[in-house]
Formats: sequence, C-alpha cells, structure tokens
Amino acid sequence: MKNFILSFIGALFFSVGIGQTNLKPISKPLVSHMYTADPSAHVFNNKIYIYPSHDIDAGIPENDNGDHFDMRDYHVFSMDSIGAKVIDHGVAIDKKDIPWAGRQLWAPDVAFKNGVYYLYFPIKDKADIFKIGVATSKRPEGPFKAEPAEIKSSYSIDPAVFKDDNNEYYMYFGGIWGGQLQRWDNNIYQADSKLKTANEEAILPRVAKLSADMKSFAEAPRAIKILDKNGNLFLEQNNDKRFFEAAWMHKYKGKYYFTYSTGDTHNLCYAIGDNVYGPFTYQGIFLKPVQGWTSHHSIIQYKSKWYLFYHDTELSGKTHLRNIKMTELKYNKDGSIQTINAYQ
Ligand code: FUB
Repeated sequence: MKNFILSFIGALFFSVGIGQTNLKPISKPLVSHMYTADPSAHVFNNKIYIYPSHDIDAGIPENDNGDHFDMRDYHVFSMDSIGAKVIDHGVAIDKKDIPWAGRQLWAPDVAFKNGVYYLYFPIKDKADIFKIGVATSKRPEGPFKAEPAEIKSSYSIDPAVFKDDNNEYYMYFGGIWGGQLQRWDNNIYQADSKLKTANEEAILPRVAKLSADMKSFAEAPRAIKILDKNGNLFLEQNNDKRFFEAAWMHKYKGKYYFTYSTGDTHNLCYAIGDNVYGPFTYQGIFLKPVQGWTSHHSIIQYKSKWYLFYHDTELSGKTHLRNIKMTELKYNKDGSIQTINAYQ
C-alpha cells in the first residue's frame, strides 16, 4: 500500500503540474465513446488495427494489485490510414467465452500467420494467477475464439508478440506488482515471494519463442537482460530505468529495440540489442510520464513513418479509465529515439 500511496501522490502532482503550466496534450484521444488503454497497433491489409484494453469502472477501490483494472472484454479498432476515422468493430471476445478465465483482461496483442490472427491476452485464472491465453480468428477484427486452456508455462501479463525477419515469432511478457512477475522465479511459481528491495537486482522481463502452431511456447521462458552503459544490470532502486511492465519489440535498421514502462516512475524507455533475446543496453526515455499512473505503448511503421500508440487519462482524469492516443515517433541519425513530451 505504501508504494501505491507514494506513486499516487506522484501522479497527482504530475497532473496538477500540467494544469498549472497550461500545457496541452499533443494528441487527441483516438476513441471517446468508451475507455481504452494499452494499445497494441499493427498494420494488416494496409490498414492500422489497434488492440487495446477496454477500461471500465467496476467500482473496485484502487490498490497496489491493480484490482480496479477489472476489464471484461476487448474491442478492436481500425483506421484505413493514419488520421482516418477510427472504426470500432465491437466486442472481439468476452471473458465469459474464455473457459479458464477468472478476472481482469489486461493488455493484449495480436499476430498474423498463414491466414489466421492470433489474439494473445493476459487474464487471471480461477485461482487468481495471471496466465496468458490465445484466441484465433480469420479476420483481424475478430470475433476471436479462445483455446480451452491457457498457454502452457505462460505467466504474468502484457504479452507482445514480435515476428522476426526469419519468420519466427517471439512473445515478450511480464509485469511486476499486480502483474505478479515477482512470483515467478526460474519459471516456478512462489505464491509468497516478495518484491525486490532497493539494493537487489531488479526483476527482468521474459521472452519465449512461439511454436509453429502459435498456441504454445517452443521453449521455456528466458529472462531478458537490460544493462546500463557499463554492462551492469539495474538494481530495484534504479526504478526510473528498470523494467516494470508493458514490453514491446520492434526492429529499426537491423537493431532490436526493446521498449517498456518503468511503472512507478511512469517512464517509457528503450534499450537496444543485436539479438532477439538481448542483452539490451538502456538508451533513455522516449515518452515522458503521461497523465495517470500507467503508461503503455506500441510502435509501428506505416508507410515511411513510425508511430507511437500510447494512452493517458485526458477524458476521465482517473487512472483506471484511460484513452488511447497516437503520435509520430522520430529517430535521430544515430538510431536514438527523440524523446516525446505528450504535453507542450
Ligand atoms: O491495463 C492493465 C495494465 O495496466 C496493463 O496490463 C499494464 O501494462 C498497465 O497499462
């Protein structure tokens, strides 16, 4: 609870700061008839498809576990091009249609292979443990049909599936605190495990190659090293740089860019590597803290430009009722990403 109160106070000061200095958001919400968050964007059939979380007010009080994020279904959105009308394709899947589901449909992602769209989603099982599931459709907008059970050996939250140039698919995942990553040590569940203390090495995100059927892991999940420029792992006290949740992977000019949220310090950061498994070397912040507690994103190329999809709480002012947004992402000649301040 202490963590939550401190972070909440931080987020509150940040929001007040925006008001006092008359800063304006650089982007408008893409969707305003419902609350949406955690946008995973992809280009399918020359259109942009967005797979966000669907935030609702379930009336659950805020806590460190994120119980107030009690989402129950997903809607898929599409745009014919950047800046075009955003189309809501309706409910793509509901948790009542996921046989093993308990509660809390959090940030999803989608991959396409051989005529099938695979929706990957985290949800707590009936024992209240986050696992990752998969559902399929012949259409990018769904509806999606869930597999009868979760992906074997999956755990925690925020799956992000990356297709490498060799046509292999890799799932990056994990999130600490409410995302329960701290309970998984060497892929073994330990219900009573604790968060790291300030001087301990920070918990690392995970990656696993997907099997050819896209419905299982081809290997045991591996921890991903994020190193500082001296080659050292971050400690928990480096919480303005260490991994918290919201992994994404993209490739730019042959390099692997692993991007993620620092959670309680609200930064979106990037780290670059030469290999899909890392190690990745920390480079900096590419999106400064947004309004609200969480920050989550995806990065895509559309035609010749790159775009960042992200969220804030402009419409509601409430941390669990977010709205997705989009802005252009620019690289410098040396491959570094220009830092975005979402309020100017
Ligand atoms: O939307 C629920 C959770 O909040 C996501 O899974 C996290 O990444 C954070 O955005």
